Amino acid sequence: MVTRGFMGRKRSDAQGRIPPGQYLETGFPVLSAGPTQRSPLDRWTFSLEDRNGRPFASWNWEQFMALPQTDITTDIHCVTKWSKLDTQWKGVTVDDILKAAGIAEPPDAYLMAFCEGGYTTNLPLRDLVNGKGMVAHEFAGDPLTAEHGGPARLLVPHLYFWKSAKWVRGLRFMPEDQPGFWEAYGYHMYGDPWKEQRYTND
Ligand SMILES: Nc1nc2c(c(=O)[nH]1)N[C@H]1C(S)=C(S)[C@@H](COP(=O)(O)O)O[C@H]1N2
Ligand SMILES: [Mo]
Repeated sequence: MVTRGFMGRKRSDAQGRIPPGQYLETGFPVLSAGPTQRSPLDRWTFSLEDRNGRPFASWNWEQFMALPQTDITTDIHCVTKWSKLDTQWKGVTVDDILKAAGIAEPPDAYLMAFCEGGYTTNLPLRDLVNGKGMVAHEFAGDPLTAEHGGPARLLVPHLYFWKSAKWVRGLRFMPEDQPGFWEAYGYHMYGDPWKEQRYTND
């Protein structure tokens, strides 16, 4: 994944980077459907599972931190209409997770991200690979706070931010696209902010 780095962008550079119906946010709002999850690092694991929930691989915190680490700077877009530019993250790309699990040929085209606390969200595999998705554990150079999904969250910045599952604990392959938590409540199955795919029929 390419790092664009911090360039001290001027506000005018925001033009063309805010999807339709979004506004520029300079703070970092916290949005959670339930309570903030706080799990101690010594009990944390991340698992990559097959469609039956059998793990291909599982890492504890120390093992996960030993995987290749990637820095990215990217814009994020929440369905509640805020967009935040040039957010800086560090984590492990899904490409590197698949590689570390020894998966050369992915078995299914869809994945369900699952989390501490029970939140889920569905994603096509193709939206997570080729540098498009990571499991992030640092924000702006600091460990990711619990409010924002620490110790680690999914980051899929080209889709609305509800796809970036906080407190993520694994990815499970699925043979077909099944709705996750918000998708079952009427949010769009895919969630492209540039196409304003907010709700089911958008
Ligand atoms: N586990 C979990 N992940 C989640 C959510 C949640 O409620 N639980 N909310 C989603 C939504 S709707 C958004 S907009 C972002 C908010 O992330 P933030 O609180 O870091 O801004 O997290 C997403 N990931
Ligand atoms: Mo959201």
